[in-house]
Amino acid sequence: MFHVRPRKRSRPEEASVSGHQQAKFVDVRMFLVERKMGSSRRRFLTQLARSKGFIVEDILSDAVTHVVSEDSRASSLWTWLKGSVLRNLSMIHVLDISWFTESMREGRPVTVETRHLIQDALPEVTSSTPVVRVSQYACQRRTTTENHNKIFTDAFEVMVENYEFNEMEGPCLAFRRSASVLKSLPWVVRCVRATEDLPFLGEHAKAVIEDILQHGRSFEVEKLLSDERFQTLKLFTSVFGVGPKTAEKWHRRGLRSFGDVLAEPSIRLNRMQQSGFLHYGDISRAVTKAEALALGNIIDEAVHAITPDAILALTGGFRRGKEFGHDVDFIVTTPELGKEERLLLDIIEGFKEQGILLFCEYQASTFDMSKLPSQRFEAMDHFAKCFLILRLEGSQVEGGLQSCAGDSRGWKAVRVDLVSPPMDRYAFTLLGWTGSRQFERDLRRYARSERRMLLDNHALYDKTKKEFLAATTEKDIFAHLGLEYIEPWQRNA
Ligand code: DCT
Ligand code: MG
Repeated sequence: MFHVRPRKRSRPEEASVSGHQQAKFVDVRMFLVERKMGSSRRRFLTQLARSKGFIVEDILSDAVTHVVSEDSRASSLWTWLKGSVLRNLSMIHVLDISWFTESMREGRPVTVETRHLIQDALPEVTSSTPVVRVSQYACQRRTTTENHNKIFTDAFEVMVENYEFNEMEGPCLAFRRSASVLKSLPWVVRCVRATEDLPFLGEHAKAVIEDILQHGRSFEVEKLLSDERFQTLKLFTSVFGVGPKTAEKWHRRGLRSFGDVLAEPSIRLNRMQQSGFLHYGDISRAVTKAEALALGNIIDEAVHAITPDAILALTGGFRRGKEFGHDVDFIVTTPELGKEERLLLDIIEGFKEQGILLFCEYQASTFDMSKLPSQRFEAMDHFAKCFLILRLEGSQVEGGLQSCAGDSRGWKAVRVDLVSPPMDRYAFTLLGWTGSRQFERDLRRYARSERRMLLDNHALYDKTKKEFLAATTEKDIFAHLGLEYIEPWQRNA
């Protein structure tokens, strides 16, 4: 188990072991815990480390940066540490012997990783560690794509979906918010008590966490996943153009599979749903970042062939740094106000001529500044937009298409959304379409509740001053709201 072997006594560097050693790594001051290790082994390891230029302190003090222990019972070690002279325990690495072994092998202190840590069972509730308040607003949290609590948030997202299917808004919102809070944590939830001070984590969410901590899974979530109705609704809503209402209707009529739906003569699929079924194999698979970039190039060419000064921006999940998405979202506009009105139609015409337009639903602009501010948030903004399915050639994708086994078509159908706001609305649209949806919800909630302002994809209105606040960049909008700027890749709430 322990890989470091004593060196032959005759080596010259060991001659200095008991005398003054040349310290090579002055930022690391180790302390080896004698308990469990035993005094002779501790002496040996101390000498070994010193011979390699490590500083090993004989006495535990605030000078120590790395505590190494062979005692695997975290609770007794932590109890002992908390009762010690240390005042800055939260600044010290408490490590198991693997960190020491690896460092000796490498001849330098290796970077501390989570697997080396001996974690305190209750790190957040000790009186010596300052409690970091987690904001109730996602727009005041920084949430990258790195989710340390995926095991819990995946479970919560199943709960959310189920409540959506059952139109239970309260619990749906509670689990959505809880999932979003957990996604923002830079640490792993290891016990229910660690979630005590977190906003929105109610009894139900905690019960799910408890189940997962104890059994590795939640029985409530497992039950849902194997529930026939849940499975069918999930299947139906995975089709482009089929929402929860339609899915529910089909389920109530006894339909359980795509075959059932397609064979039912009384069902008339709309154009979107027809395309959804036609291209299901492709568009139900995730779009990769490489595919999104390839589409960016294609659209960039199409747009600039029409207007050389056009502006094109990638938004949605890919702008937030995600590796995969269900579609690719872009904003297109022109500096000249009003000229954007025709832009989408011309782009669509170009795609048609290239033979890559597999589906298009175009919605003309209904944007009217004089009808703002809108008191209640509407699901969609009023700008011209289109929902497309485009044919993407594998040869245009760096590294080629991630094709299914046995699939040698050389192209893939991909969902693309384009929105075209007037240039003076650009910053609001960019902020709104970058998402995530939860980040947007909380931006609006924050604006309303904390600032008496109304925010949507069109504008920001100050109810106190009774005026619209202008913005040319996202930073302007955060500044108007009195919020610290959050980068797009920190908005994965
Ligand atoms: N959006 C919006 N109004 C809507 C729908 C979406 O303002 N009615 C915004 C919020 C996120 C952004 O547009 C893109 O939406 P999606 O593509 O659904 O989300 P995504 O974050 O890009 O996720 P995915 O990676 O699955 O595409
Ligand atoms: Mg998207």
